[in-house]
This record gives sequence, structure tokens and C-alpha cells, in this order.
Amino acid sequence: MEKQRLNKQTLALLPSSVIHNVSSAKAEIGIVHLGPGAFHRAHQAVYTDNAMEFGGNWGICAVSMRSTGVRDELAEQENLYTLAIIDENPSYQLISAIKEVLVLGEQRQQVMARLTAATTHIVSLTITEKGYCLDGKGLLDTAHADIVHDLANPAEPRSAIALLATALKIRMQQGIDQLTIISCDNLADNGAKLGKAIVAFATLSDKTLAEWISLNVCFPNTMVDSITPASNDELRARVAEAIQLQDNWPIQREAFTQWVIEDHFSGPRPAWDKVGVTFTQNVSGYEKAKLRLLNGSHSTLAYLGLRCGFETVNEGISHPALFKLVKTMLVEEVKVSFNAPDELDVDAYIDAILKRYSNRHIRHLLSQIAWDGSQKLPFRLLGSIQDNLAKGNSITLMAVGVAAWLHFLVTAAKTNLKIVDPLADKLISEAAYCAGNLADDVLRLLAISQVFPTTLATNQHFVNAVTNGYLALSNLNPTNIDEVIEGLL
Ligand code: CS2
Repeated sequence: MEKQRLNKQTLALLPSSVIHNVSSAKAEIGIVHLGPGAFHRAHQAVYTDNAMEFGGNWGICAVSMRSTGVRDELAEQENLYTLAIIDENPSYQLISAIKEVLVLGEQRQQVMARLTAATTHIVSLTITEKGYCLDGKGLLDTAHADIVHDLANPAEPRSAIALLATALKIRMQQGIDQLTIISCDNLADNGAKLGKAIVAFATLSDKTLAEWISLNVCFPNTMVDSITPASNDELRARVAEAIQLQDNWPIQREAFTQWVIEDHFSGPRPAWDKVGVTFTQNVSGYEKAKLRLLNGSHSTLAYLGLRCGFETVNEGISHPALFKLVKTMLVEEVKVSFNAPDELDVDAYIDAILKRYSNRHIRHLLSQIAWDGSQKLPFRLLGSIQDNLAKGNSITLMAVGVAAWLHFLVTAAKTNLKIVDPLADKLISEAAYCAGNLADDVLRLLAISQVFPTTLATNQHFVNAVTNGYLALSNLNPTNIDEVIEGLL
């Protein structure tokens, strides 16, 4: 029998096994979030839903920068949705923290009204690495198409950078001087980079505003972590069974979740500290640990695993040779590339990451992780490589991760496979020129300066290591994984 649709009326039908915080249901809006993708709804929105049990109006106005899908689907269920924890002991929670979803291009006035309201104390973002419009040095890219557009069309900003600068101008004019803007994306120094980019954008048109932002607005750095595969029909069916209602856009994630936030706020915040969020003066050690150990091995496993014919993280890490390569890379190379926080047991953290990858209940597609390699590799692998080169530590296996990405590009070019990457045209056009002289092909791809800084692309040790990896992987296929991977170790 078809199940009734989830909404405020059918909530009473929820089985008692489904967790549901009642306080968040009544709360008014106090947060605006840009980018209501799966990760936000599985992470920050859940922490906020739980924190509202300790009071406060911290309802979320979610703003989609482009697509209408989430808004339209959630509108039919009054923005309620289910979080499914997919693990040994699955559990389900009904999230009511999101109060509305707006689409920037269609509801500009409402978006601006929310961003400039005195009752809005926090703006958070999950807009992916590419959404920050930064150049290879991590500074505002004034040649970026969206930034060029936004400078010419100040009334219709497309980028989050310009949208926030515009809203801050109105807040300045109205004397609303408290706001904290929290980046929740996988970028090193994410908050500091976001703050600098917004101030740089403001400086181009209004130096007073730029100064006001620097004095009044806080941009804490954060580390965010929870593996959140895309939602699919299998999940919808599973959730319908568990909650006995039809939820058209539930979210799934693993049980593990972590949020570390720099304790640097301009104004009030939800009781996040009471629901598992870590506040600290120094996020960078956590951030490096997570970006380099987890995201670095995720990307390496994605490109290597796809080449071996695997589809999911679990399939890839379950292969003994790939497990060995990833673990050796983490323990012998990545671990020594940065200073971890004193309180972090890095070996235990590495074992926990590999255990999380082995979660057979989660189908996390390698192809999803393979997106946006040009934006991800600098923070995930190239930073560790540069630091190890400077210290004379090994880079062999991290270079294999880079080589696997190069093969991913060449295969895509040769097979007309569409890749998801803001630099897709550039990457594929360069890869299409790769004619099979492997050493030349590597030099050609390493010359892509938007990804590989010249200092690295001209570092002979790095070039040799990537070329060796590329040569070895050129023979890799689903039938000879042990032989090829063992040869690299
Ligand atoms: C993944 C991340 O898709 C990817 O690039 O590496 O989304 C990863 O699952 C999260 O950062 C885990 O916190």
C-alpha cells in the first residue's frame, strides 16, 4: 500500500523508533545556509536540530545558489526530511531544523531579506571548493567568470562571495554589526580564505565596507567530517519502510560525524557545544589531519579504484593490495607531512578512517569522490607532497594518487567520458593531446598551472615520482591489481 507523504500533519504517524526533536519544530529562523546539499542536511542541520533542544531560534533558511530540486521536493513535505544513519546499527531521525528553502535566481529579495535580518546571526556555507572563486594561491580570482559578472551586475550576484558582500553592505548601512559566517567546506583555512575573498571583493567597490567587514564579521575556520553518499531510490524505499511515510529526499550518512569550529564568533550561536561540536582556538591541526588523511586517501582510492573496475569505497578498500597501498601511504607519507594536534592519536585516527571505508552498509560511489579533482587535489595531496619534499620525506605513494588522477583524465578524454570539474574543458583538451609517450604525457598534464604550481611541476623528484607511478598504472586493470600495486610498494 502506498505510504502517506511526510509532512506536519502525518508526523503523528511516525513510529516511536524514529528520533524527533520537538523544540526545533517550533523555532524561528536564525541561520541562513548557502548550499543545501546532502552534506549540509546530514551534518550542520543535524547538529543544529539537536542543539535546539537547549533552546534558541536557530531555524535554518537554506539558499540554493542555482538548482530548484531540493526546494521543490522539500516544499511538498514542509521541509521535513529523514536522516538515515546507515551502519551496523541503523537509526532514523526526523529533521525539522530547515524552515524554508529559497533559490537565489528566483527569490533574490527573500534571500536578501533573510541575509540582512537582525535576527540572522549566522550564515554557513557548503558550496564546494569551486564555489569560493579562488585562484591557485587561495586568493579571490578576479578573472573568475562569476566574479567578473558580479562586478558588472552588482544587483544580481551569482557568487556567494558577492552575495555576502552585498548583504554585509546593507547590514553596515542598517547598523547590524554582529554576524558570523562559517565555511563548512573541505578547504584548508576555509574561514580565513572566505573572509579574505569577501573583503577583497568589497575593496574593489567600497573600501569603507571592506574595513567594516574586517572589524565586525567573524569567519571561523572549521573542520567538517561525515561520509554522506548521495541519496537514491534504494534509500527512499528503506526510509519509507523505517518511518512508515513517504520521504522524497531523505539523507544518508555513516554514524561517525565530527565538527571542529574555531571559537571566533561575532554574536550568539546555537548550543552546538552541548551536542558534540568541538570549539578550539586552533583548527588547523584537525583540518590538516582530516583533509590530508581522509580526503587525500579518498581521492587516491577513487582514481585507483575506478581504474581497477571498482564502483564503491567499500569495494576498493576491501581489496588487500589497495588497502595496503592506502594504509602505507597514510602511515609512511601523509602522517609525517603535518603536525597533528597533541590530543589526536594519528595511528588510531588512520585505523578509524580505514574502518569507516570498510562500512559495507554504505554505497559511497568512487565516481562521486572523483568529481572536481582540480579543486580537491591541491588540499588533499599536493600540500602533503610539497611539505614532504621540503622535509626530504617520501612522496612515492602520494605521487601514485596524482598519477591515478592523470590516468583518469586521459581515459575520460579517450573514451569521451564527461567529467565533473570546473576545469573540465581545459583538463580534457590537454588529456586529449596525450599520445602515449607516457613521460611526455605526464609533463603535459603537470604543466596545467591552475592545478600544479610551477615550483612543483618543475621539481624533478616530483616529476620522476609521478612518471613512475603513471608508467606502473598504465598496465593496471581488474585482472592484475596485486601484481601492479605490489610493484609500487
Ligand atoms: C569525499 C568527501 O566526495 C568527496 O570528495 O572525499 O565528501 C568526504 O566524504 C567528506 O569530506 C567526509 O567528511
